[in-house]
Amino acid sequence: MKPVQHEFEDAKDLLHESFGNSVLRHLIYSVGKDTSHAVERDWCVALSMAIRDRMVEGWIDTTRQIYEKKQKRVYYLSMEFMIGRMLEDSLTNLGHLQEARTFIEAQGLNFHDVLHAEQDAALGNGGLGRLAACFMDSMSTTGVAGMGYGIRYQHGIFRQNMENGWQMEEPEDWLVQGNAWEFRRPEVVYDINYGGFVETSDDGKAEWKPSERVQAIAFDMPIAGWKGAHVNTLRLWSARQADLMNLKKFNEGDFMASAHQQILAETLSKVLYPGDHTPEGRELRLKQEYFFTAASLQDLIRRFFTNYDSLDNLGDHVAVQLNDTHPAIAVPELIRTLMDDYDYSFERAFEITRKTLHYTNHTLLPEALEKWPKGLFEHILPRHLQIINMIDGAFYQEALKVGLEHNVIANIQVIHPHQQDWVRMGNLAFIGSRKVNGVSALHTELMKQTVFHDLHTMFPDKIINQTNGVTPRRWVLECNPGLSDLVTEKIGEDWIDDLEQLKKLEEFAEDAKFQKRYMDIKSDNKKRLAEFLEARIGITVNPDAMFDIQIKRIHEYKRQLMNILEAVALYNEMKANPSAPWQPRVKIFAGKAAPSYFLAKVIIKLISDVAEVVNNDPEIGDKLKVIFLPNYNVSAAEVLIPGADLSEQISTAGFEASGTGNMKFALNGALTVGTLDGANVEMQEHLGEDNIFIFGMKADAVAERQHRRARPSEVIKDSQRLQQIIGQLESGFFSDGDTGRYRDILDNIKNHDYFQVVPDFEDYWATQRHIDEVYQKPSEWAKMAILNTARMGWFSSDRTIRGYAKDIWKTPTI
Ligand code: 26Q
Repeated sequence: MKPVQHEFEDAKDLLHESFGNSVLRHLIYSVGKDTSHAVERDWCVALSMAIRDRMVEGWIDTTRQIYEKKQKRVYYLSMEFMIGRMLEDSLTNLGHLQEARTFIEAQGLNFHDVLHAEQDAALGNGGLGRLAACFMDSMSTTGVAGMGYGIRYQHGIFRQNMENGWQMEEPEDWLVQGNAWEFRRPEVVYDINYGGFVETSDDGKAEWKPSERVQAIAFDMPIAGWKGAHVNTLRLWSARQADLMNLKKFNEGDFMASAHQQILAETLSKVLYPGDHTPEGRELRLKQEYFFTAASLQDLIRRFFTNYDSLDNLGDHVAVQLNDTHPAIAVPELIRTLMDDYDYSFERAFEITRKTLHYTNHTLLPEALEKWPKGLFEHILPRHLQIINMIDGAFYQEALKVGLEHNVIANIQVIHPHQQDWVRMGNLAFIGSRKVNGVSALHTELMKQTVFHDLHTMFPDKIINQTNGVTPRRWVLECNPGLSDLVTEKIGEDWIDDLEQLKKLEEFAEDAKFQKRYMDIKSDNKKRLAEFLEARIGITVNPDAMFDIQIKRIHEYKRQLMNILEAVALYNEMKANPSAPWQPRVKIFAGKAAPSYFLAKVIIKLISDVAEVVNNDPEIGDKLKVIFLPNYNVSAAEVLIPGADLSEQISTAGFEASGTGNMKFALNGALTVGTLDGANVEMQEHLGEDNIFIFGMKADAVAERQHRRARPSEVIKDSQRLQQIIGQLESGFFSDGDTGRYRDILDNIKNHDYFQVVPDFEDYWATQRHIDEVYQKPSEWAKMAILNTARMGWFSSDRTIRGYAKDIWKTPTI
């Protein structure tokens, strides 16, 4: 028999047919259609399979190289991967986009429609999931031997339908038509155990006797980086029943009981939890977390043993990154594996674990920090609870040694010794990791001062910053081809994987000809966005108006409320002065609310109500339009962002860990109106104060007001504008006379206003009017927009990944 490698070389030869031939072959033999009967969706699948073949070559090469060079491996564990469509991305990265377009158009088809026949893979809630997807792209581009691990949810984030302005959730079903990108790996399967009890033998060795078992089976997706040089794997786990059918029950004729078990097992990978900052402490969620974490650790250990024969130095060859606390159960699970399966002492197991795991924190919101009732935890993972107690014991001694007081230690242990009710996952992740990182400079500082204050005193070198970034392939090259062509024409194409090259555009910022070309592209993108809105919701907007966009999950701290109240104030002012030279605006909102987050849903309803009144007021006409675009997702972002003039990044300072939408907008030449929060702070540093519109309180002032529970009424009494708006909301002006509809919103802004909408309102208003003025000076605006594109290069996720590789993973990049 020939060696495997030669077989692969032969296979490569077979594939050296033209790209068009590959597509046709797949249409006929994989999809099973001929050209005369194929619809867009069939061509989409055939194209996907043809490009996937090309990716597989690099994939096998990459895998072999990592193996041969014994390159240190990185495992990115994330409950969420917000991927979006894959076809255009893969065609672009492999350099086949033009060829594919020509071929498809020669068949008499619309290329855009074929690309868009693919459903979004939406296995995430928002920023954290999208960051994981950008990181997969950048790990492949920079040559990190990185593998993503997650869950192959059968249903991703719900579809948002609007019923009379209210959000309605509908199940999403991305897999119904199949997934052309995945490879099912039936041979890669692991048992995952739950429940039962722990038996300790005479020699002190513990044995977990679980009461329930499911299997995790692997599905792989190849992720090609820029130019396809390196292709990494995203491995998603799907749950199935451990013994194919419960044979005994089946033979006894109890089909229903047997089927019931199967359903229970499969529930684990059935749906994504749709909350983003309001975690639900439900049993199924904990089981999901353990399910994918345990499967991933078993898988990486199995792979480790193909190269090494002892786990002693695991941390020298493997780095695991925990995307928030969702996979924090990895801490006791790795210790358990080392102790129970490989006979390590607890001390050694703890030490190895703390050299292998790393944790990224994405939020400081107290209610978003995961914690589990101890009873529930013990019921599902009894052995892990024992190990957590050992961790707390060992940690207590460590903390005593560095001179911490008993009551301080109590606060930072995983389980508080006197209030034994919760297992605190943030503390667990921190204590079990080698490095802990924040996602922007400000957020990292606040982590040190607030949630992890005492842990930081004890481990002053553990917390580091790695500011987020976004992939320029998807977020410029693919979503904004006009701008990409212009940039490449001016500075060559090196910017695509070396984004700081965009600096070279600075010299054109005041060049009238360049300004015109740059703004013509913006104008085309706005027309494309206007058509999209027309098609999706039937509202016609004037593409010459300023497009002002806020798109993100709906949350009080993100302050969509402040934005819509400003729209109401603007409407009132326009009504009062109809003949003033108003700058026409289109205010666009999009985003999903967690299904159980009632106040967020009322905010959506308020936006829809205001839109109804404003958009149908003949006196207002084109001067102001308010739009709520339903079902925001990655694909919608790809149309919205390039078409924006103004990007709304107006969170209460201290609450947005980083933001990444802010970066996408600025790269594409939208100017930002924002607070000094998250990565906005660093954007201001890179852009210069003159090229961003900053307003509002800073994080310290916010904290101070929140601390002393400052009353909003003192501010409201001095603001005519707020008084008028509150009166309108109370009187039912926007709600057909329904005076109760906004009760909770009103109670909030009048009496508590934790997120400081009221004290920031007037500054926000004034800043918006200043923005109107600048927009009316086209060449000034164009200069600022160009400088935004030119100076955002640092915010590439390639830079972020190089930072992780150097400071956390200690792994090489190319
Ligand atoms: C936890 C437990 C149970 C159910 C749900 C959750 C859960 C799920 C998702 C908790 C949090 C999230 C998502 C958080 C998130 O998206 N955070 C965002 O992360 C981005 C990437 O770092 C930042 O840019 C944003 O600032 C941050 O809000």
